[in-house]
Amino acid sequence: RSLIAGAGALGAAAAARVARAQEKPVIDERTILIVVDVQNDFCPGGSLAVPGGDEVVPVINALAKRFSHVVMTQDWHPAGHSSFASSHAGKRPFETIAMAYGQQVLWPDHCVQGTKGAEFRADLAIPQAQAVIRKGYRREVDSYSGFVEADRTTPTGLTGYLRERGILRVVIAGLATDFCVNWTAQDAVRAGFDCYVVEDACRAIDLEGSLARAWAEMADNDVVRIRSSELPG
Ligand code: VGL
Ligand code: ZN
Repeated sequence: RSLIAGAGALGAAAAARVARAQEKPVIDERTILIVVDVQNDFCPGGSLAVPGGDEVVPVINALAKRFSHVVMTQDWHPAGHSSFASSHAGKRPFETIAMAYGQQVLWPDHCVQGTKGAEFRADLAIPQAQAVIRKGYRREVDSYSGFVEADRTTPTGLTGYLRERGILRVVIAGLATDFCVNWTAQDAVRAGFDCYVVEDACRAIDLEGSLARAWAEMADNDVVRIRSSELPG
Protein backbone atom coordinates (compact mmCIF):
# COMPACT_ATOMS: atom_id res chain seq x y z
CA ARG A 1 0.00 0.00 0.00
CA SER A 2 2.72 2.49 0.91
CA LEU A 3 4.57 1.55 -2.29
CA ILE A 4 1.50 2.40 -4.35
CA ALA A 5 1.08 5.71 -2.55
CA GLY A 6 4.80 6.33 -3.15
CA ALA A 7 4.36 5.67 -6.85
CA GLY A 8 1.70 8.36 -7.01
CA ALA A 9 3.90 10.86 -5.26
CA LEU A 10 7.09 10.02 -7.06
CA GLY A 11 5.89 9.27 -10.55
CA ALA A 12 6.06 5.87 -12.15
CA ALA A 13 9.57 6.14 -13.58
CA ALA A 14 11.06 7.33 -10.31
CA ALA A 15 9.21 4.63 -8.38
CA ALA A 16 10.53 2.01 -10.77
CA ARG A 17 14.01 3.42 -10.28
CA VAL A 18 13.71 3.27 -6.51
CA ALA A 19 12.50 -0.33 -6.76
CA ARG A 20 15.31 -1.28 -9.11
CA ALA A 21 18.01 0.49 -7.11
CA GLN A 22 17.11 -1.69 -4.13
CA GLU A 23 17.55 -4.87 -6.16
CA LYS A 24 21.09 -5.39 -7.28
CA PRO A 25 21.53 -6.63 -10.83
CA VAL A 26 21.60 -10.30 -11.63
CA ILE A 27 24.46 -11.36 -13.85
CA ASP A 28 22.97 -13.76 -16.35
CA GLU A 29 22.91 -14.47 -20.09
CA ARG A 30 21.06 -11.21 -20.66
CA THR A 31 23.52 -9.03 -18.72
CA ILE A 32 26.63 -7.46 -20.23
CA LEU A 33 29.57 -5.50 -18.85
CA ILE A 34 30.52 -2.42 -20.88
CA VAL A 35 34.11 -1.34 -20.24
CA VAL A 36 34.44 2.30 -21.26
CA ASP A 37 37.68 3.78 -22.66
CA VAL A 38 40.33 2.12 -20.48
CA GLN A 39 43.05 3.48 -22.75
CA ASN A 40 46.59 4.71 -22.17
CA ASP A 41 45.78 8.37 -22.82
CA PHE A 42 43.23 8.39 -19.98
CA CYS A 43 45.71 6.94 -17.49
CA PRO A 44 48.67 8.59 -15.71
CA GLY A 45 51.33 9.36 -18.31
CA GLY A 46 48.68 9.79 -21.02
CA SER A 47 47.74 13.05 -22.73
CA LEU A 48 44.32 13.32 -21.04
CA ALA A 49 45.16 11.51 -17.82
CA VAL A 50 42.22 10.96 -15.49
CA PRO A 51 43.40 11.12 -11.83
CA GLY A 52 43.74 7.53 -10.66
CA GLY A 53 42.65 6.25 -14.08
CA ASP A 54 44.98 3.26 -13.86
CA GLU A 55 43.41 2.22 -10.53
CA VAL A 56 40.30 0.98 -12.32
CA VAL A 57 42.25 -1.74 -14.12
CA PRO A 58 42.54 -4.31 -11.29
CA VAL A 59 38.97 -3.55 -10.20
CA ILE A 60 37.63 -4.08 -13.74
CA ASN A 61 39.75 -7.21 -14.28
CA ALA A 62 38.23 -8.75 -11.15
CA LEU A 63 34.73 -7.57 -12.09
CA ALA A 64 35.01 -8.94 -15.62
CA LYS A 65 35.70 -12.46 -14.30
CA ARG A 66 32.07 -12.55 -13.13
CA PHE A 67 30.69 -11.80 -16.61
CA SER A 68 30.52 -14.09 -19.60
CA HIS A 69 29.47 -11.14 -21.76
CA VAL A 70 31.67 -8.07 -22.11
CA VAL A 71 32.03 -5.31 -24.70
CA MET A 72 34.47 -2.42 -24.64
CA THR A 73 34.40 1.10 -26.05
CA GLN A 74 37.47 2.80 -27.47
CA ASP A 75 37.81 6.55 -28.02
CA TRP A 76 39.22 6.65 -31.56
CA HIS A 77 39.86 10.07 -33.05
CA PRO A 78 41.49 11.02 -36.34
CA ALA A 79 44.42 13.48 -36.05
CA GLY A 80 43.02 17.02 -36.13
CA HIS A 81 39.72 15.98 -34.51
CA SER A 82 37.37 18.88 -33.82
CA SER A 83 37.29 18.06 -30.07
CA PHE A 84 41.01 18.87 -29.84
CA ALA A 85 41.91 22.39 -28.68
CA SER A 86 44.83 22.23 -31.12
CA SER A 87 42.31 22.22 -34.00
CA HIS A 88 41.00 25.68 -33.02
CA ALA A 89 43.23 28.75 -33.26
CA GLY A 90 43.61 30.53 -29.94
CA LYS A 91 41.81 27.85 -27.92
CA ARG A 92 43.27 26.00 -24.98
CA PRO A 93 42.39 22.60 -23.54
CA PHE A 94 39.37 22.56 -21.20
CA GLU A 95 37.84 25.69 -22.76
CA THR A 96 34.51 25.20 -24.48
CA ILE A 97 33.38 26.09 -27.98
CA ALA A 98 30.04 26.14 -29.78
CA MET A 99 29.81 23.35 -32.34
CA ALA A 100 26.97 22.75 -34.80
CA TYR A 101 25.50 20.24 -32.30
CA GLY A 102 26.02 22.28 -29.10
CA GLN A 103 28.71 23.17 -26.58
CA GLN A 104 31.87 21.10 -26.77
CA VAL A 105 34.69 20.93 -24.24
CA LEU A 106 38.06 21.14 -25.99
CA TRP A 107 40.60 18.53 -24.98
CA PRO A 108 44.29 17.93 -25.37
CA ASP A 109 44.95 15.71 -28.40
CA HIS A 110 44.15 12.18 -27.22
CA CYS A 111 43.32 8.68 -28.43
CA VAL A 112 44.50 9.33 -31.97
CA GLN A 113 43.82 6.31 -34.18
CA GLY A 114 46.74 3.92 -34.33
CA THR A 115 48.78 5.55 -31.56
CA LYS A 116 50.01 4.03 -28.31
CA GLY A 117 47.77 6.45 -26.40
CA ALA A 118 44.68 5.03 -28.09
CA GLU A 119 45.53 1.43 -27.17
CA PHE A 120 43.81 -0.29 -24.29
CA ARG A 121 45.87 -0.50 -21.13
CA ALA A 122 48.16 -3.48 -21.52
CA ASP A 123 47.24 -4.73 -18.03
CA LEU A 124 43.53 -4.91 -18.86
CA ALA A 125 42.86 -8.64 -18.81
CA ILE A 126 39.48 -9.41 -20.35
CA PRO A 127 40.14 -12.09 -22.97
CA GLN A 128 36.44 -12.89 -23.32
CA ALA A 129 35.53 -9.34 -24.48
CA GLN A 130 33.36 -9.84 -27.53
CA ALA A 131 33.16 -6.52 -29.34
CA VAL A 132 34.91 -3.18 -29.39
CA ILE A 133 32.87 -0.13 -30.28
CA ARG A 134 35.10 2.64 -31.57
CA LYS A 135 33.70 6.14 -31.34
CA GLY A 136 34.62 9.73 -32.12
CA TYR A 137 36.09 8.73 -35.48
CA ARG A 138 34.24 11.44 -37.46
CA ARG A 139 36.39 14.56 -37.61
CA GLU A 140 33.53 17.00 -36.99
CA VAL A 141 31.56 15.13 -34.31
CA ASP A 142 32.66 13.92 -30.88
CA SER A 143 31.16 10.91 -29.14
CA TYR A 144 31.35 10.52 -25.38
CA SER A 145 28.58 7.95 -25.56
CA GLY A 146 29.15 4.43 -26.77
CA PHE A 147 25.61 4.48 -28.20
CA VAL A 148 24.96 7.82 -29.96
CA GLU A 149 27.38 10.49 -31.16
CA ALA A 150 27.39 14.05 -29.79
CA ASP A 151 25.03 15.23 -32.56
CA ARG A 152 22.55 13.11 -30.55
CA THR A 153 21.33 11.36 -33.70
CA THR A 154 24.09 9.25 -35.24
CA PRO A 155 24.07 5.74 -33.75
CA THR A 156 27.27 3.77 -33.22
CA GLY A 157 25.45 0.47 -33.72
CA LEU A 158 25.78 -0.66 -30.09
CA THR A 159 22.02 -0.57 -29.41
CA GLY A 160 21.33 -2.90 -32.33
CA TYR A 161 24.19 -5.18 -31.34
CA LEU A 162 22.96 -5.55 -27.77
CA ARG A 163 19.29 -5.95 -28.79
CA GLU A 164 20.12 -8.58 -31.35
CA ARG A 165 21.94 -10.49 -28.61
CA GLY A 166 18.94 -10.30 -26.28
CA ILE A 167 20.71 -8.15 -23.69
CA LEU A 168 18.43 -6.51 -21.09
CA ARG A 169 20.90 -5.19 -18.49
CA VAL A 170 24.17 -3.32 -18.81
CA VAL A 171 26.76 -2.82 -16.09
CA ILE A 172 29.21 -0.01 -16.87
CA ALA A 173 32.76 0.63 -15.65
CA GLY A 174 35.70 2.69 -16.90
CA LEU A 175 36.77 6.22 -17.77
CA ALA A 176 35.76 8.90 -17.27
CA THR A 177 32.81 8.79 -14.85
CA ASP A 178 31.65 12.31 -15.71
CA PHE A 179 32.05 12.12 -19.50
CA CYS A 180 32.06 8.85 -21.41
CA VAL A 181 30.67 6.69 -18.59
CA ASN A 182 27.93 9.24 -17.85
CA TRP A 183 26.81 9.65 -21.47
CA THR A 184 27.02 5.93 -22.20
CA ALA A 185 24.95 5.12 -19.11
CA GLN A 186 22.21 7.65 -19.88
CA ASP A 187 22.00 6.47 -23.47
CA ALA A 188 21.77 2.85 -22.32
CA VAL A 189 18.63 3.77 -20.35
CA ARG A 190 17.23 5.71 -23.32
CA ALA A 191 17.79 2.63 -25.46
CA GLY A 192 15.68 0.64 -22.98
CA PHE A 193 18.34 -1.25 -21.00
CA ASP A 194 18.48 -1.40 -17.22
CA CYS A 195 21.75 0.30 -16.40
CA TYR A 196 24.12 0.09 -13.43
CA VAL A 197 27.32 2.11 -13.03
CA VAL A 198 29.98 0.61 -10.76
CA GLU A 199 31.42 3.63 -9.00
CA ASP A 200 34.60 2.05 -7.62
CA ALA A 201 35.43 0.79 -11.14
CA CYS A 202 35.33 4.34 -12.57
CA ARG A 203 37.40 7.52 -12.18
CA ALA A 204 36.47 11.08 -13.10
CA ILE A 205 38.03 14.09 -14.79
CA ASP A 206 35.91 16.42 -12.59
CA LEU A 207 35.98 19.71 -14.49
CA GLU A 208 34.25 22.43 -12.47
CA GLY A 209 31.85 20.17 -10.63
CA SER A 210 31.17 17.87 -13.56
CA LEU A 211 31.38 14.75 -11.40
CA ALA A 212 28.63 15.77 -8.97
CA ARG A 213 26.50 16.92 -11.91
CA ALA A 214 27.06 13.62 -13.70
CA TRP A 215 25.89 11.53 -10.73
CA ALA A 216 22.83 13.77 -10.33
CA GLU A 217 21.95 13.49 -14.03
CA MET A 218 22.46 9.75 -14.01
CA ALA A 219 20.20 9.37 -10.96
CA ASP A 220 17.52 11.54 -12.59
CA ASN A 221 17.70 9.33 -15.65
CA ASP A 222 17.28 6.01 -13.87
CA VAL A 223 20.92 4.94 -13.90
CA VAL A 224 21.60 2.91 -10.75
CA ARG A 225 24.86 3.60 -8.91
CA ILE A 226 26.41 0.52 -7.30
CA ARG A 227 29.72 -0.71 -5.92
CA SER A 228 31.49 -3.79 -7.25
CA SER A 229 30.99 -5.52 -3.88
CA GLU A 230 27.21 -5.37 -4.48
CA LEU A 231 27.38 -7.52 -7.60
CA PRO A 232 26.94 -11.26 -7.30
CA GLY A 233 30.25 -13.08 -7.02
C1 VGL B 1 36.54 11.12 -22.77
C2 VGL B 1 36.98 13.36 -22.94
C3 VGL B 1 37.25 13.23 -24.28
C4 VGL B 1 36.15 9.98 -21.88
C5 VGL B 1 36.79 10.96 -24.11
O1 VGL B 1 36.49 8.82 -22.20
O2 VGL B 1 35.50 10.23 -20.85
N1 VGL B 1 36.61 12.33 -22.20
N2 VGL B 1 37.15 12.02 -24.86
ZN1 ZN C 1 37.80 11.83 -26.89
